[in-house]
Amino acid sequence: MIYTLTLFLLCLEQITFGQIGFKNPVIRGFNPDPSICRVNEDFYLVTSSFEYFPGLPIYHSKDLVNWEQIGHCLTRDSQLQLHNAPASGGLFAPSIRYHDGLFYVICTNVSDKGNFYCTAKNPAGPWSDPIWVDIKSIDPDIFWDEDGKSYFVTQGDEGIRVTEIDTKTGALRSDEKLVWAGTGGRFPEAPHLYKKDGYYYLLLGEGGTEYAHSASIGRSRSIWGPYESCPLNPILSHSNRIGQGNEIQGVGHADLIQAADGSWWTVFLGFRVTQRYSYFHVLGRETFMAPVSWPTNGWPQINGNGTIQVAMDVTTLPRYPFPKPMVRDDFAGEKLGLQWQYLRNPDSSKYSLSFRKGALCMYTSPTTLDQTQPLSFIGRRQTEHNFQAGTSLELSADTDTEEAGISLLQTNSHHYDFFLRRKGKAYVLQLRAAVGSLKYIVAEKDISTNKIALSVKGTALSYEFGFVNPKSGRYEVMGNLDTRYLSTEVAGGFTGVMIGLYSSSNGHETKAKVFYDWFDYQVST
Ligand code: 6LW
Repeated sequence: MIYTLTLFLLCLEQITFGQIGFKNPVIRGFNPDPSICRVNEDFYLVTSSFEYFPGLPIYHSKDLVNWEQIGHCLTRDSQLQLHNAPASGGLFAPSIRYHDGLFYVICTNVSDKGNFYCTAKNPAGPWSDPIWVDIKSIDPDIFWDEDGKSYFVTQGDEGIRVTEIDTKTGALRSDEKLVWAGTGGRFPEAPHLYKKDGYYYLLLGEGGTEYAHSASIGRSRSIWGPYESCPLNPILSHSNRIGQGNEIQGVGHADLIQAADGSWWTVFLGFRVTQRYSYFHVLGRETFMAPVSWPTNGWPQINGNGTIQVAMDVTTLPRYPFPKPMVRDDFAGEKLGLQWQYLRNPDSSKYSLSFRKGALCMYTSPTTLDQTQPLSFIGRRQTEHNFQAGTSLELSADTDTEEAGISLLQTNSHHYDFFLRRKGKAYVLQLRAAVGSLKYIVAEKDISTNKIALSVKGTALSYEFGFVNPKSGRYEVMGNLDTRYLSTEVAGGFTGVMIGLYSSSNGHETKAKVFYDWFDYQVST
């Protein structure tokens, strides 16, 4: 009874009062270009997903600290075509907005017809098919003005452009106008427009999405400009002395939001370098959060001086935590969990959760991890440097060309693969590194059976690949590989490391399949 009462009071305190301190990033692992909207006490957020399917994860929160994925915006082939999307092609920086009872996600598919938006009554879906907008630039947003007019806001090479648009049809109602080139930093991008106290505020990213990234803001009495630059610009950046040595780098590409209690906040991207001063990162660009104040002259300040930390010492909204995800996915459901992503549009005939109950059955695809075409693969984000992942698989092979296992995949040219392959009447376990044009088998071991349990342990600097020896039942290390060669600095691109389960028949059309019994993913922060 006393225990129940204490628990009740603790929950009440969490829900009723703001709490001091939270940890950044608030959405961990590859989740860049966040955009946010609010309906009453609920916040919704969307991030970029590039060549992965389904596209554009949608998250929900009540406190801006705890986030739970509730769906994806683009779940159908009629909404999303990624067949020819190269690594980091596909879906770039989206925006999410709520207007007149409808949610809008506005985005660009750089591998298809460009700019579009979708609408939904429920942000968890279903979302409409895309309404395409005939404007050739990226990072779109829609802004609704008080007079009922609406505007498409995008990034062109030379700066931010505004176009009046009919949001019922996607038809343009004016020519595009370049309204602001930013403060002079390179790549003025990621525009978001807000109206406050009679001013149009135009927030943008500058400096490129690497270490010189930042956010700047300008304002004007007219939506068409001219925009006056905030004297504090950049209002968010770690490419300065205060940001030097911060384990979070590349902060920028922000969106602003006002909570129901009147407080202001921002979400934005940044990346965690593997170690202070190490200058490489593997987790991709992630979603961060910070408080915003409007102290004097109507200009916003982010967390005081425009820098942030992992441990944020600020009072937040009252907390609404969500249950922690389960370590084990035993593939017992009818559908894959929201954490799983395919590479490009999946061929649904290649996957089955019902063929053998409690296992994911995956048919091999002739395509390989090196190609930029759909292949038999599901992956989830690596969300922490320190993690342990594992699976138990059974390969039902027809020929020696088929392989199945775990891949740590940054791009099609940068991945580490740990897999079982048939070799005559027995099998061989191989660890392969693909780092650009350097590709080799790091280690191999003959195995007598087609069933094996594989694991990967990650730290900031190294991945350890191990397996349970079917003969002895003991764990053995197969090899260690540097995280560095899967980093964005080495591989390039806009994504982060995905931990994948895959099966390939290396160019041959075969009927082989693999059963994955379970997949474990556990982190320590
Ligand atoms: C996106 C741009 C950016 O279009 O990176 O950091 C690009 N900002 O706004 C891809 O995410």
